[in-house]
Amino acid sequence: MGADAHHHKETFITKYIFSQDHKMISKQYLITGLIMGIVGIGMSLLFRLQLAWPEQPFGIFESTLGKWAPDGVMDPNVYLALVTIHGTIMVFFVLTAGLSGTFSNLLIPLQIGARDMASGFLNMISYWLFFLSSVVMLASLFVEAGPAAAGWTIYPPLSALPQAQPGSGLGMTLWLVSMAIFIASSLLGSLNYIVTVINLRTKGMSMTRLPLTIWAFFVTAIIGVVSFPVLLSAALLLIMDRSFGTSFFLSDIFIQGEVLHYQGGSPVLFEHLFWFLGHPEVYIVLLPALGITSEVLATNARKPIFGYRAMVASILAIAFLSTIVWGHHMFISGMNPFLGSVFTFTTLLIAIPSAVKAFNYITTLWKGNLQLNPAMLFSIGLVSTFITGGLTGIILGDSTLDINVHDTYFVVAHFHLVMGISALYGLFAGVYHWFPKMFGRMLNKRLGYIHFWITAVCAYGVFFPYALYRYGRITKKILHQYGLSIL
Ligand code: CU1
Repeated sequence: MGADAHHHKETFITKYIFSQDHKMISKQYLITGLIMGIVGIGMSLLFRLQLAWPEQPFGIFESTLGKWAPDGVMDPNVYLALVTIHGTIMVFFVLTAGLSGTFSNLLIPLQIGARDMASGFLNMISYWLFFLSSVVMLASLFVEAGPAAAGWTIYPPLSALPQAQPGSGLGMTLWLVSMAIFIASSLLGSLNYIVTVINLRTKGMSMTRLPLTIWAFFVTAIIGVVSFPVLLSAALLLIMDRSFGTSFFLSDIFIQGEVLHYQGGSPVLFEHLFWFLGHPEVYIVLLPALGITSEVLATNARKPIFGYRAMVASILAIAFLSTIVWGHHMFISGMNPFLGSVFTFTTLLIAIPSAVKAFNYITTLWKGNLQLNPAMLFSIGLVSTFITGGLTGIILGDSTLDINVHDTYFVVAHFHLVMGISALYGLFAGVYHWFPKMFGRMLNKRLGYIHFWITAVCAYGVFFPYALYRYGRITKKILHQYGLSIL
């Protein structure tokens, strides 16, 4: 403290706004991420309300959506726009930047014994680019025709033709600009984390002694550096298709009887580029949550984590495999069935390191002296959703089974449990666990318990029926083909 005080004269601006201190940047990420989370979750409340009672008017739509909800019923294009922005905000702004940005910044220097990040300046730039991208994404909500509505995966042609749907115009442009800035932020942050872990470890902190949280953040940063640039290239090519007359992702297409000039491009190419980021993104979101869980479970079970080396090996295996499985999102895109079986094989291989991690978590809990505080409950909750979400993933990873449930609520249930809710639990576990260290005060335990149980009951309450609903229908269809009926 005293040593720091004389070489920098800190003003309010350099201390709280343009701070280069990793602990302050961590708080900035947390607060921005939580605000984006409130916006993203608020949107899901609105569109799920309409989903539950389609075409029913609700007063809350008139007050929140105004002219986008004529007579209190949500305009279908606005429904799609809300789903799109909800997905984008939750996946990228909350569970990528909010989660990794907060805890990588807080913990990497503290747990490896470094004074700060390798470059405090780049760290500051990284946060402010994230802030700017958040502002641009939120600004798209105020565009006359509405924000982007092509889904968080922004497949062409909906995203490529400005005239395709209301959100395909300025809303989509803002989405692309926001994501390009976001990716720049993410790359700067990730490079900083990687360099810091490699170069600034204190004496004696060998890689084999690195805490599992740091392993998780380190590998997450590597996955980000490998895969985010591919989405950036896809976004730039899409911008060229939209504005400069190129045909990377479009071919032989006409709209309202008018033939457009696009020739020779392929929307499937976009799917490949998108999912080359999109699948690793699942682990960019999940690995930090698993890293936090490793520490919280071990601390509150009063035992070291079971199988440290197996855990590190699993993280590395998951990271490697995550880059060769993207085709499992594209089984119905006209892919050669043989290639489909290759992607099925690589995808199902991920079950092995994932199961190793789940077993090691449970073994760590086994006969431990469990302190069931809120952080611990959220971590145990994560292990639970990681298992239920993972089991539904086995069905989706197999091309023959996936084709039956593609684009249904079964998929929605799967990824919300395995990555959405799991990562959110990881975020909450981390906040409860390190809040005293970050802010110098304790959280109210009773409110923490209430928070956990409401979250846990509602999460399963929403997503279990989604999964069962679709799976039940398929079982019924298959049984019907054999002249049987039970459901
Ligand atoms: Cu995937």
